[in-house]
Amino acid sequence: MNRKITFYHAPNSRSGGTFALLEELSADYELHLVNLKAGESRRPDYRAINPMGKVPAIRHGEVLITEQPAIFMYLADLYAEAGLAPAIGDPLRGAYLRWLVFYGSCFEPALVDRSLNREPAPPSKSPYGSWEDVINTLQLQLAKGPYMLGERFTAADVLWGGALHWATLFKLVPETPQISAYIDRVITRPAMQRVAARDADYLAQQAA
Ligand SMILES: N[C@@H](CCC(=O)N[C@@H](CS)C(=O)NCC(=O)O)C(=O)O
Repeated sequence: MNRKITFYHAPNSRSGGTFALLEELSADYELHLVNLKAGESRRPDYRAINPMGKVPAIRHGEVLITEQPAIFMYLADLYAEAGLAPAIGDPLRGAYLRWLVFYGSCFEPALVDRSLNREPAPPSKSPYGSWEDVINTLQLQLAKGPYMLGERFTAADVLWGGALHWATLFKLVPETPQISAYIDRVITRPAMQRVAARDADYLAQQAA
């Protein structure tokens, strides 16, 4: 099977996690830069690729995959030999899926409400309950450490480590010793460092 991926990426954006995962997986991919500042994500040619006008987006053959949790599951399964996705039947599979989906369906909406100082929906109506529930649940899970699922490093850590990094830089998530140590463990990995360096170059290119 041809496993080549076409990857649509904007430096310093949510697509950085997918970039890091592609590197962690040693995946075969072709990167297409999207300049968000120039409004490229909103233009018809990019909307023809992803009607949502968002990055990350990947294509595998004729298939379009969007939404970070779906992209992470898809890629980590496609490149299963990298060992970043607990397989079906592995006792860690449930927690792995749970934490990837928790990211998109609870953490991100909670973070956006918080960053905009928006009054959240009442906990019983909100998809994430309350900010405190989200952060406490996350901290309980991270206490299993050193990684999200305990001893095993998975694609979930690529997503969470990178996201918690920018969320703490923006002072949205508390920099507790546990969260900071987790972020350091993830972002110091060679693949993450490579991606940070390449993103700095891409950002400079786009600014020029
Ligand atoms: N639900 C999407 C959100 C992606 C997203 O918000 N991407 C931002 C980059 S940080 C984007 O493409 N913004 C450009 C725009 O909306 O024009 C996911 O998790 O993949």
